[in-house]
Amino acid sequence: MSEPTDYVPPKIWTWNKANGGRFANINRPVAGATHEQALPRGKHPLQLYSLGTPNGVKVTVMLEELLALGHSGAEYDAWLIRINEGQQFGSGFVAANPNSKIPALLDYSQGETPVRVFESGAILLYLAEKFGTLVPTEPALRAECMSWLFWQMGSAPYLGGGFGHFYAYAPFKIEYAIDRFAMEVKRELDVLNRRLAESRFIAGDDYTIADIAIWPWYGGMVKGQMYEGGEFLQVQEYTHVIRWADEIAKRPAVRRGRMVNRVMGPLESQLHERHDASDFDTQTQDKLQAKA
Ligand SMILES: N[C@@H](CCC(=O)N[C@@H](CS)C(=O)NCC(=O)O)C(=O)O
Repeated sequence: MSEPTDYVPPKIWTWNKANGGRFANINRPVAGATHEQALPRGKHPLQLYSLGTPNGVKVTVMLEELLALGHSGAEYDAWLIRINEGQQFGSGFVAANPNSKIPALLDYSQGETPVRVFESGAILLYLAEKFGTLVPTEPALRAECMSWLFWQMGSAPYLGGGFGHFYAYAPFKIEYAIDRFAMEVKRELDVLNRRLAESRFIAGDDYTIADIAIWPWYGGMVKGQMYEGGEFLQVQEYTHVIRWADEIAKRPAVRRGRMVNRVMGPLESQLHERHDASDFDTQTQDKLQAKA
């Protein structure tokens, strides 16, 4: 194993602002707002402040699934938070999520003082309970669903913050770190593969918030869409995860949800803000740029 030799941790850690990492310009060792910036508010009770990353996509897929099920109360405005420009540190966003990370949801359906919800898993559960769907009520099935939902919240940081960071974003390659997280991500993929060998969906026969939480991360990984790490991790081995990921990708609500707040990829797949169901037909970037 190649060993970096020139770093010895000092007695006290200090903040090296120019550490060269991909997100060095937004990472800080302190919390709180950096500037005053109120959040915009649209016409619907549900206001989402997000970005089309795997954590953001969980919530837009959930909202589109609720609408597809006929829950008109799930109509929402989705506002774009550009995290690479530090918009998550504006005072309005920090009031919605003191942790300064997308996604954050404000629910005005009970009055002018909104319910705030942050952490994508908490948002999925909040919406599932609010609308009484996509989470089982029978205790054993509910426990299975909750277990996988919380599994995702605990596991994905090894995939994103661990493997993705050191394999794709770190300013230089560290064999020890890549090795550690590649091993863990392969183990996680094997956990899912074994589960999906015995079950159509993650929590059983029905599609639930556990699938919605896990799909953007691990479904993306096995389809080779994350960190250009598919070959490195030999993701084609996880055939049951691929079968499941393909089935979910075909759902109309998933196809819509993954477009919302997306700022990368083909222009026709990018709907930067969503305020109305018709926006999918009229407000994608290809159409907006053609009009401009
Ligand atoms: N555990 C959180 C993680 C959210 C998260 O990491 N969001 C990222 C984008 S995917 C973010 O906003 N990063 C901005 C920052 O770290 O400053 C959740 O699931 O909601």
